[in-house]
Amino acid sequence: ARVAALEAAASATTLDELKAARTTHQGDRSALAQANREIGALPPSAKAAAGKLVGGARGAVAAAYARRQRELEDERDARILAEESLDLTMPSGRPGLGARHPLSLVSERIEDIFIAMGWEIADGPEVESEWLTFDALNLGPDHPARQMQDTFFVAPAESSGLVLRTHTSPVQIRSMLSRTPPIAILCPGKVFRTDDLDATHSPVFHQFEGLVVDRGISMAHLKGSLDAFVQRLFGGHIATRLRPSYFPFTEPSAEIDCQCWVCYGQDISCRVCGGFGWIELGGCGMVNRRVLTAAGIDAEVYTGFAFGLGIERALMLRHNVNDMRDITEGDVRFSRQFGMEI
Ligand code: FA5
Repeated sequence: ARVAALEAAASATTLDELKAARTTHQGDRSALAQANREIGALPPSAKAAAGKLVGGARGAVAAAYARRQRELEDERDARILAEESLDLTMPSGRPGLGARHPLSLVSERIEDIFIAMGWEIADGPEVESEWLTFDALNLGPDHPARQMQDTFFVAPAESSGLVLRTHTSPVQIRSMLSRTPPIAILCPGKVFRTDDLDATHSPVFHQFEGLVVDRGISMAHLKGSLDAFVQRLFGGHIATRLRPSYFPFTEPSAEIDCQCWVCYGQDISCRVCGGFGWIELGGCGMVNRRVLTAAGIDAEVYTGFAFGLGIERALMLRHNVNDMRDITEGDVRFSRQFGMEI
C-alpha cells in the first residue's frame, strides 16, 4: 500500500489528479487507514511493531503528497506567469482623434472678425418668448408676415407664450433692453423652423445676427460692415450687394448678396454660383423705428442697422457641400475634411 501510494503521488501530473490519488491512498477508506484501524485488534506483542510500520508508511506518504503538491503548484504558477505576462513596451493602437465641427470653426471665425472690429458677442435663449420673437419685432398677432417663419410652439401651443426661436432677431430686443447706445453686437446661435430636412433645409440651423445702434447710423455703415466682413471671410476684393426686400422689423429692408469668390461671375460652369456671380447670404435693413421704440430706445435720437445670415448655407457654398444633411449628421469623417482651412 505504501509503494502504491507513493507511485500514485509521483505519477500525478495535475493538481486534480493528485487530489484524486490522495483520496484513494490517504483517505478514510484507503488501505493505510484500514491498516491503522486494525492495529488496535492485534495482540499486544505485535502492536508496537505494526504501529511503527504503519505509522512510518503514513508519514512517508503524507510527506510525499505534500512535496508533490508543492511541485505541481510551482509548475502551475510558472505557467500562469508565462501565459499572462504583459509586454509594457509593445506599441499600442492610438485612440482615434475627433475633429471640430466645421460649423463651430466657421462660427468662431465669424465671431473673431466682428470682435476685431470692436463688436461684442451677445446671446439669448433658444426657448424664447413669443413677444420677443415676433411682437416686439413688429410682427403683431395678425401680421401676415408672422406666417413667413413656420414656428414650433412650446406646449400648450399658442397659450404658453413660448416658442423655439425662429431667428436670432429676438436678441436684438434683448440687447437694446439691457444696454444703452452705442450698441454693436453679434449673436451667433441655433434657430428652429418646422421645415423638413432636405438638401437645402434643416429644422434646426444656425444664424448670426448683427445689430448696431447709435446716433447717425445709416445704410452706408451697414454696407461698409458687410463688405468688411465678407472680405475678411472670403478674402480679396469681394463686395456685397443689397437687393430691396421686406422684413417687418427693418425699414428699408434688403437681401444681402455676396460676390462669388470663385469666378466673380465669369464662369458659367462655376460650382459655387453657376456663373450668376452673386450668392444670397441673408437679410438686413435699418431697424424699424417701431422696433427701437418697443425696445425702449429713443427713435428721435438713435438709428440702427441689423442683419441676419444663415451659417449652413454660407458653409455649403464656401466648401462645395451639396447636401445640408452632411452638416447635421455629425459623421467625424465629414468634419475631418475641414481641418484648419475654414
Ligand atoms: C430672417 O430670419 C431674419 N431674421 C433676418 C434679418 C435679421 C433680416 C435682421 C433683417 C434684419 P430669413 O427667414 O430670410 O430671415 O432667414 C435668414 C437666412 O437663414 C436665410 O437667408 C437662409 O440662409 C437661412 N435659412 C432660412 N431657413 C433655413 C433652413 N430651413 N435651413 C437652413 N438655413 C435657413
